[in-house]
Amino acid sequence: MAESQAPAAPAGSDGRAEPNHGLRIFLIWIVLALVADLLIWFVWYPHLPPGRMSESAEHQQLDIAVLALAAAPVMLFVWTYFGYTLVNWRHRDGDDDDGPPIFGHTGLQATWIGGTAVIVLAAFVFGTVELIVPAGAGAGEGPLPVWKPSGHNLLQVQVIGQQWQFTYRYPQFGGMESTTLVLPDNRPVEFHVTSLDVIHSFWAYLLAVKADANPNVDNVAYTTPKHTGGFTVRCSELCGIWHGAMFDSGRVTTPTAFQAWARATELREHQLGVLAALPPYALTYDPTVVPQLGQEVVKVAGITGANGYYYPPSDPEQP
Ligand SMILES: [Cu+2]
Repeated sequence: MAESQAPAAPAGSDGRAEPNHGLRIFLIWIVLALVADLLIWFVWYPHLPPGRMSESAEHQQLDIAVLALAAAPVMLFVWTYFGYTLVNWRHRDGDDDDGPPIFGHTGLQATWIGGTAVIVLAAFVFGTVELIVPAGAGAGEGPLPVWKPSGHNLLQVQVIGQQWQFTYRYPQFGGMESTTLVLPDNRPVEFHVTSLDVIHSFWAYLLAVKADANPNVDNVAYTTPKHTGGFTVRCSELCGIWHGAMFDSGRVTTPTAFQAWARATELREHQLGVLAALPPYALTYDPTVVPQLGQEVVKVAGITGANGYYYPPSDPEQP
């Protein structure tokens, strides 16, 4: 290369003038990117998990869609450039020359740094806003939440993790307990998630709520159910041998149906003496002091229990 010093003429090996590769790549890329983003927004986005059952679920869908909108053109640019290069600048017979050395390209460098900075900073701002401002991210925020929903019609629900079942306590309904999570439509819910033994994680996937349940910690999470229907709650923190069996189902009902259910449950537990037997509502419970928490409901629900723990009747091994 050093001896031959081929002139860097803007001509191909066949003598024809070089086409404007940059413009070609740009045109191919812009069409692909536009098609991809339209498909993402109109076809993919409405069907993305976790669905639209709650406000935080809607926002999680939006977040994934926006990130995909930003990521697809970047990915397609890399693929387009790669494909174009393979087709146009691949090795040809008899061509043993190196390519021309390139030392810097101010325009390209500025575009690269500017473009990536804009994408990263925009993702940072959007992510932060989505995490804090609109509806809470549905995640556990600890005992002192950064974000709280506006309005004062909050429904408080305490989620108590225990090997290996969740119970739900409703302090606004006499502190009654339920093994089924029932929530009203269109009312902000304030979850207080805690545990009696080891670390569990309350994960109502369709509601887009996920919060760790730690002993002696009050972990607060918010969401607002938007559609009625059933959902599943799973423990998403390996918590012992029956971790895999630690799930239950819940439902979002109309506000009227919720009131009827909550009042009836409260009354039933009052009549059965469950409310009197339960410890007073607190943000956390010391299991050595409150070993009977949940036992009363276990009795009422007819689930066989062991020392305040829960073992579904279907479990093959009972202690
Ligand atoms: Cu668990």
